[in-house]
Parts: sequence; C-alpha cells; structure tokens
Amino acid sequence: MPLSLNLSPDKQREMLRQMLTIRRFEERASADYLAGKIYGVVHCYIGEEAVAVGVCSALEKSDRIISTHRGHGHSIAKGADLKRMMAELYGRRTGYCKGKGGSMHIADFGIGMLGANGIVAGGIAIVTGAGLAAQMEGKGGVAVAFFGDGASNAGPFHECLNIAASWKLPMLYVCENNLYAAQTAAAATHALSDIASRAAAYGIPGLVVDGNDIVAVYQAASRAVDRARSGAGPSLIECKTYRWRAHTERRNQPDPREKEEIEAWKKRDPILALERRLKEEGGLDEGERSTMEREVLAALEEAVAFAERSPFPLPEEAGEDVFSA
Ligand SMILES: Cc1ncc(C[n+]2csc(CCOP(=O)(O)OP(=O)(O)O)c2C)c(N)n1
Ligand SMILES: [Mg+2]
Repeated sequence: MPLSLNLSPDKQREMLRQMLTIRRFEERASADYLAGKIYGVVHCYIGEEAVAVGVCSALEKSDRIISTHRGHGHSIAKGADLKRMMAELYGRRTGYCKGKGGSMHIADFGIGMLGANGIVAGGIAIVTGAGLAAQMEGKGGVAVAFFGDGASNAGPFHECLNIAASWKLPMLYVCENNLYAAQTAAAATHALSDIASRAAAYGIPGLVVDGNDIVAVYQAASRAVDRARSGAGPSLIECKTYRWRAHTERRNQPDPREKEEIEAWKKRDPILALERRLKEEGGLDEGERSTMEREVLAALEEAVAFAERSPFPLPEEAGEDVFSA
C-alpha cells in the first residue's frame, strides 16, 4: 500500500508547490531583510513547511486557522496572496495590513487565515473562539491553532484545551515542536518527551507525528478534522520538526544549537522527501520539477516587483485602523 494513500498525484504536486513557495518566499525575505529592504522582524519557517501544508491540505477554505510569529508558511498554505504578503513585509500600503504590521501581522479573513500573532500562545485563545463560533454556526467548520513547543508551556494552551475538550469544540491544536523556544531548548522547560501526552490531561486524543513527513501530517490532520467535524471534539497533534535558520533573521542572531544537529535535520528535508516519493511513485519527473521551480520563482519576482513599486503608508495614516476596547 503506498504511503500516499488517499492523496492523488495532483494533490501531492500541489503540496510540493506550496512547500517550495514557502521556502523560496522566505529565502527571498531573508535576503531582502538583510539587505535592509524589509523592516521589523522576520522569523523563518524553513524546514517546517510540511506541517503548515500538510495540515492546511486537510482543510476547506472556509475553515479557520491562526498562526504565530513564524507565520509565512501558514499564510501561504491557507492560500494567501504572495503580492500582498510581500508588500506587507516591505511595509507598503498595498500589504495585508497596509504596511503597518510587517511579517508578524498577516491576516486574510476571506481565506480563513485569522492572523499571525507576535504574542506567544496568544493565537491559541483567539482561534478557540473561532472554534466556538464554528460550533455555533453549525455548518461543520473547523478551527486550527498552530503554535510552538514554547507556547505549549503557557497558560492559554492549557485553558483552551480544557474548555475546547469540555465543550467538544471542532478544533485541531497543532504543536510545531522544533525543539527550541527562541534560544532555549525544549528539554529545559518541560519534562515530557512528547508534548502530545498533555492531551490526556484534558481527555482528548494526542498524536505524535513526524512533522517532516507531509503525508503523515496530512493523514493525521485529516483524521482529526473528520473527528472535529463529526462533533467528537478537539485533538492535539504534535509535529516533530526543526527550523533550519536562527530564531529570527537579525544579523549575528545568537544560535546555541550544535552545527551537527542542524545538519542532521537538513538531511531530513521535507521538500526533498516528498519530491523523492513522488518521483518513485511516477507522480513527478525532472521536467515537471524544473517547471514548478521556474513558476514559483516567477510568482515571487512578481510579488517583489509589486511590493517595490507600491507606496509607503503616509505618516498621517498611522492612527487609522487602530482599535482599543
Ligand atoms: C507572551 C510572549 N512571551 C515572550 C515572547 C518572546 N518570544 C518570541 S518567540 C519566542 C519563542 C517561542 O517559541 P515556540 O513557541 O517554540 O515557537 P518557535 O519560535 O520555536 O516557532 C519567545 C519567547 C513573546 N513574543 N510573547
Ligand atoms: Mg519552538
């Protein structure tokens, strides 16, 4: 039985294209940030692409997700527009947040992307509200929280899992365990080998998945989505993965991780893994792969050109779109 059970070659090629888009988008964002063209802070998701794409491939457009400070991958996987994303990173008026938010403030309610979020664990509470909304709407919608291993130590994670389990909210809690929270190793902040085991405390299923295997992520997410849609309640999925780059793209960013560890994870590249599998199963040839690369790079060039020719917001617009309770 092929590992890609339930996944047509077309769907797998689309997943590959999305992962490649995330990687090339961030390679460009990193280079442009270091060249001084992008402002604020940029956190790259490179190495973790299979999580966002695997989970979002199991969702409908109307399902809602929330992201983290490391949000480009989730945005692209949910279908965000590359031009408006790049314009936001470039601080331009045509960006998702009119150029006033930057990398950590990309949201597109039209595609169910409720936003990136600079407050670690903050998004978990917001999207649990979206899960409650989906339940009240009664249309079978699902809500997904993406968050890191660090966020799973914070209060909102525990409070939200508790209430979502009690109310059987149609939710997926997807922990991206990349083994570090900024510069701190996960092992220094909790005593568990698997964060997924925390699910037992709330009476919901907890699954551990190889977060670099997109088919495994997709299949686990699909089962959890089916469960949520059927009214059986939330699941916690822990995806074991790794970020290839430092915590942020700042120059001289401290990175305490051993080179050998980084290199070992790079050998488990989620993009190459899917590419190899597809080729073995006859779902991709060299020509198609080259075309895909060219098309992804062309779309990115277009996005950068759009950003570069867009105007900056005006100083007098600084107070617009600012809300307070
Ligand atoms: C409430 C809060 N505390 C601290 C920070 C600073 N901070 C930004 S990212 C980060 C680490 C988050 O780690 P994790 O949740 O594992 O996500 P990862 O960066 O590994 O994707 C911290 C502590 C913050 N942004 N918000
Ligand atoms: Mg982490």
